[in-house]
Formats: sequence, structure tokens, C-alpha cells
Amino acid sequence: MRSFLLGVMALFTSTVLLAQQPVNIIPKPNSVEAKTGEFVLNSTTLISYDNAESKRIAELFQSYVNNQYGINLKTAEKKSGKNVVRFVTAAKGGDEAYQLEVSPQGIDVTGVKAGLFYGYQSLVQLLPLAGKQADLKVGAVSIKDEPRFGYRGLHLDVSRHFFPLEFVKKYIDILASYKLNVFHWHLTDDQGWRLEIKKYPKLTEVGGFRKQTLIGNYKQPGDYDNTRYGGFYTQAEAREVVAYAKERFVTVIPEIEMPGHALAALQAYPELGCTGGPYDAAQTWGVFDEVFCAGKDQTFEFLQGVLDEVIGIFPSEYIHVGGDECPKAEWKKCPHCQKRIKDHNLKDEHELQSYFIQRMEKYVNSKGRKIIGWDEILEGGLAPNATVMSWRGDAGGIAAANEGHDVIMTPNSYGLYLDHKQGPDKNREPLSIGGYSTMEIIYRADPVPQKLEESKRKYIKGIQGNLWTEYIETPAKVEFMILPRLFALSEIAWTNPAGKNWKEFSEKRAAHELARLDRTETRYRVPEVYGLKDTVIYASEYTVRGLKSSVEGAKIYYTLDDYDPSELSLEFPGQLKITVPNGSERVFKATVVTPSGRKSNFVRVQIINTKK
Ligand code: TNX
Repeated sequence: MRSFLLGVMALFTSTVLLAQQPVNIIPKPNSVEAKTGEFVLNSTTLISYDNAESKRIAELFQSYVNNQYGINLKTAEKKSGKNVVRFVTAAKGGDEAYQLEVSPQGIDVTGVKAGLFYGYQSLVQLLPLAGKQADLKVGAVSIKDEPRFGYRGLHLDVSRHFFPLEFVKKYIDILASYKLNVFHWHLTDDQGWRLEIKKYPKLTEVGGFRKQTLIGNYKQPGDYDNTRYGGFYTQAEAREVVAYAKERFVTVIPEIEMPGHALAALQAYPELGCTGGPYDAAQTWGVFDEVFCAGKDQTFEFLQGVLDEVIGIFPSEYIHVGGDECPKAEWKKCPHCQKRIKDHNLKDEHELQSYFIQRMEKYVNSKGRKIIGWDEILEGGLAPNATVMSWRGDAGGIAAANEGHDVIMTPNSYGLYLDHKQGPDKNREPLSIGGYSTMEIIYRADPVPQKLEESKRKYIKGIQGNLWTEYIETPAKVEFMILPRLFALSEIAWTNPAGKNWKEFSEKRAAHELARLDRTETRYRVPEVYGLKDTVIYASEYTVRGLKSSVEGAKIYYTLDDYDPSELSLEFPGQLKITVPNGSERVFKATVVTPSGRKSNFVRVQIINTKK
């Protein structure tokens, strides 16, 4: 009896002590087997590598553990035995695949190239939340992982607002930590040309600056700040970004806009426009009639000269040539453009736009590269080898795939416009362009449209989030706009949709990852409390329950007086019964406050008792 009891007790303690620990990784790995037990990493643990490639990743891990926990680990070559974190270069599928084995004896991260780096990214997410601690416990687990899509991108517009080089690097760090592998750098637009071109120095000297900038939301006539604004990256800096990204397995795709969104270039070289100018770089947002002249050969010579240098700086397979939002008004009036239409038997200005892009495509192809463009490049006939970025919904992507062209899905309708506001009420959000996109909208989107015929689905190469910065002036606001929506984006890019579960994603893994971010300087938007939406209820009594905080370790506070709740308010007790006298109403507002003191927007429930 005694031994039986002891046996039961032993079993009990072992299941308690050896319970499986949650595997909080974003994006969710494609195969996870949680095991019992844990590995304890402390100052006696060794990090091992087997060649120069794994040594670099091993050292990344070493400095991460040092920075986050103040634990200084030693590295060594080909170490076997217990208490070792091993980075092993061995192919486990494609270049992006990895395997991560955590057992009480040690940790093995296996993969080649990007795969090994992604294994490292998964491992650091499994470490406990940062802070000084002697023992870092990592639950035993066996992970086999590889991405659903080969193209997982994030875009940044540095024309509307300019961001310092150091921040561009941080942006790349952020996207790489969620296993994205493309940084689409939107370098030119109406409001500023941001890349040094040696052959055309005025592009940045003149085109890099605008006279002033619109204040607040777009309206006509607007209010302006009366302050010259601008900046640009030298070629040396751009190369630095390319090299920095490469170390993180991120490809930088540069975008040079043509034939529209060209005012900054025209400010510098007015002879490239239909009328010859003068032109001013735009001081407000939108679409402008003044575009590159499609009739003058000079325009093509210029753009080829630009692309020669761009191709020299950026080794990416793709060069983005824009192609979006090009009004045809000027071309209709321009004798050069009309002559071009006649000489080439083009039907209209749409075919002229297609002529423009196809001519540039030939040039880019002759240099061994491919073009990618926004979905307007479909109009008037698609350039033969072009890849299409579908942004105005998914129709452009579907049309391109049906024609056998590769497609990157980035539609605003899938929530992938990260400049859109993150809550339904604009008065609770910072200034933005409008629209509406949340982590949930993105999470629920599937990049492969159901409407697309099975045999054409292979043309969908991946997805991308776009961050247009008309209304985003600071690095802090960039971070606020991408986080945490990037979590959902990375997950639909990486993880097969079979096991999708919004509740598990949002309340467990995203909440945990936000708690990690909460301990850093990086800004993010605290999602509203889960389990409640703005509502009006007609009743004499209402019980609020089932609320969940959106950040692990955060608290929920509430008010009943219609003031905005904060950490100064009452803490939500888990369940709250509200009674409303006849002919009265009560307003319940709840907000999430994180351990570092960041606050979500409130959610508001109005309870009205209409009885007399
Ligand atoms: C459309 S997306 C644009 C950009 C704007 C953006 C604002 C695309 C190809 N063109 O020029 O910044 O909307 O959301």
C-alpha cells in the first residue's frame, strides 16, 4: 500500500513538475511536439557550433543571452555531451527549414543558411521573459519547421517621411525576428527622392527635399508646416543596409517609381516631364497628374541610368518599378506622348503605360534581373516576365496568376495595409490615413484566394505588408503601426492554415510575445481587452465576464463613470454585475495596462434601462 501510494505520489509530482510547457513561437512552427521535462540554461551551459556559418549564429545567441539576462556563455567548436546548446549545419529540407530539439540534456538547432537563423529565432522566443535570472528554463520540445511561402515581405515608404539609417536597420531586425525575408524599400515618390544616384546628383540634392508638409488629415486647401523637409541615403549607406539585411537572410528589393509618383524627380530634372515644368516635390498626399513623359527618349535614358546604379547596389533578383496610380491627363495633351502612341500603333494611353513598363522590363531583363510592379502594370497588357503585387484587392493577383505570372499578395482587403488605423473609432487612434486593419483581420485572411483555380495557385509566391508613411512621421509610430499586426502577417506567410485558431494565437502566443516586447524600448499598440466589443445593451442588469487581457501579465481596469480607465481606476475583478435603475443608464469602460505601463484603448459598453 505504502509503495503504491509513493508510486502515485511520484507519478503525481513528476506530471506536475514535468508538465509540458507552452510553445510560444510566432509564427507558429509547422510541426510542434511538446514533451515533458525542461532544459535549464545557466552560466555553466556551453554553446557549440560546427563551422563559420553556425559560429555566427552561435554568437548571435551568445550575445542575446548576455544582453537579455546578463549571462555570459562560452562558445566552443563541436562540443558533444550534456548541457550544450548546439548549432549544427545540416540540411533538414530547404534552405529555410530547421529543426529544434530541446531535451533536459541539451538543445540542438539544426539547419542550413536561413534555416539555422530561423531555428535561432524560435529558440530565443522559447526563453523566459527577460530579466536577471540565473536559470533559464526551456520546456522540452521537438520542432520541425519550414515556411509555407518563399516570399514574406514588409515594405517601408521612406519618401513621404524619411527614416534614419539606424532605424531602417532596426526595422529589418524586427521583420527578421518573425522570419520575414524581404524588405521592400520604397525609395522614390512625389514627396522626395531618397537614394543617391551619382549620374544624376540633383535627384537627391534637389529632389530629396520638399518646401513644406501638410499638417493633419488630407483636405483641400490644407494647412502646412512651412518647414523644408527631406533627406536621403548615400549609396554607401544603401549598401550597408543590403549587407545588414543579408546577415539576417533578408533580401532588399528597391523600388524606383515610374511612370507616376515622379514629382520629386521632376523637381530635379523638369525636362523629363511632358511640359518641362517647373515642378515642385509634393507637399501633400495623393496622386498627381505630373508624371514622367512617355514620349521623350530622354526619359528612358534617364531611368536606365538610374537603374544601372540601383542594380549595382542591390543584388536582388527583383527590381520594383512601381507602375501604380499614373494619371494619363498629361500624356493626352503631350505631343511627344501622342507621337509615341501613333508610331507604335498603340490604342490609347493605357497601352502607352504598358509600352513604358515593357520597355523598362526589357532593360532590367537584359541586366539579368526581373521586374515587379503594382497591379496597374496589368493595364494595357502585362510585361512578359513581370511579377505582380496585388494591392487593390486580390483581383489583380488572380488575373495575373491566370495569365501565368507570379504574384505577391498585399491587398488592402486582407488587412495588409499597415498604414490603416487599428481600431474602429478614429478618435481613439493616432492620426492615420483611415481604413481599418487589425491583427484579427490579417490573421483570418488567406493569401491564396479560394476563387483562384487550383492549378493556378502555385503562382502565389507569398505576401507582403505595406507601410505607407504619409501620416507616420516618427520611428516610434512606425513600430506602433507594425506591431502587433506583423505577428499575424508573419503567421499567414509562414504557417500552413490547417490548425488556425484565433483564440490560441491572440490570447496565448501573441499575448506572450507582447509581454516580451513590453520589456523593450520597442513601441507597439496594446490590443483592446479580448472578450468585449463596443456595444449598447438595453437591460436593467448586465454582468461583464470573460474578459482577457491582450498582453501576458497585464491588468484590466474599468470605470463606470464614462471617464477613460487607467491604472488609477478599479481593477476588473473577473466578473462584475452592473444594475441600472429604471430610466437610467450606465457606461462600463475597460482598458488593458501592461507591466511597463502601456495602455490599450478602452472598450465601451453602454447599458440603458428604458423602463419607466
Ligand atoms: C496607394 S499602394 C498607393 C500609395 C499610397 C497608399 C496609401 C500603392 C501602390 N499606391 O501611393 O501611399 O495608397 O495607403
